[in-house]
Amino acid sequence: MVLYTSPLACSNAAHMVLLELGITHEIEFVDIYAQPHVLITDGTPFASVNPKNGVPALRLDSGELLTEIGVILQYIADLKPESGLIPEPGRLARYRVMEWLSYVGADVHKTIGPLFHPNMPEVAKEIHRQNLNRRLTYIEQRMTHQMYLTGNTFTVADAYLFVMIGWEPYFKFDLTPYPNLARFHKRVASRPSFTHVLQIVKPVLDQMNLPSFPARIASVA
Ligand SMILES: N[C@@H](CCC(=O)N[C@@H](CS)C(=O)NCC(=O)O)C(=O)O
Repeated sequence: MVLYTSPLACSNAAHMVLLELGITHEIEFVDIYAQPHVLITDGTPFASVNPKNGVPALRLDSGELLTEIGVILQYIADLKPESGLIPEPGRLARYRVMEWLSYVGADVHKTIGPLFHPNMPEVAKEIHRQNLNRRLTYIEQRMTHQMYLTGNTFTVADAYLFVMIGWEPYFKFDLTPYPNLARFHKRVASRPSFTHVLQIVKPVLDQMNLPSFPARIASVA
């Protein structure tokens, strides 16, 4: 299978999970800052691969293309059910992970993206910051007595949240107001799969022409 991913994008969660599970795969990097978005290897317009034009996208061995991070993460984890990265279908625990995938996708991810948009007006960013604060505060409270979103077991929903709340040295996010989230972040960052992703994306990032992102996403609390 081939994962279409971009070095600073949510698709890093899928990359991490592929490495974590030792699943054979290829990576195609997409420059989502170029207009139109292109494959970094040969400049192919990404829309010709994925008409939605977003990462991640997963080319299955059957030739079909799977999109949407919350679904791709479940698909990959289901290839190795013994890993425990996702509970088996039909169990309530499975729906708990799906519940978080949905919340992280719809409520967290989509309020963080606009904070990085170079042309987003400050007044709009402030609305997104307030929404983000409410949602991160909710997660912060939920994590008071547990290490991960659904309890004390790492799942694909944690990989997604982890990627969303940033990582040094590239995607910097001030977690000072959320100590439980900061501890969660440190815990997940120590997983070998994350170090491995960083090693793979670094040379690609070094040769990309990135827009000027904020030095650090300000504390939102
Ligand atoms: N609905 C998609 C959204 C994914 C998404 O927002 N991807 C971003 C990167 S984090 C992207 O590809 N942005 C480029 C663009 O949409 O033009 C999903 O859940 O997978």
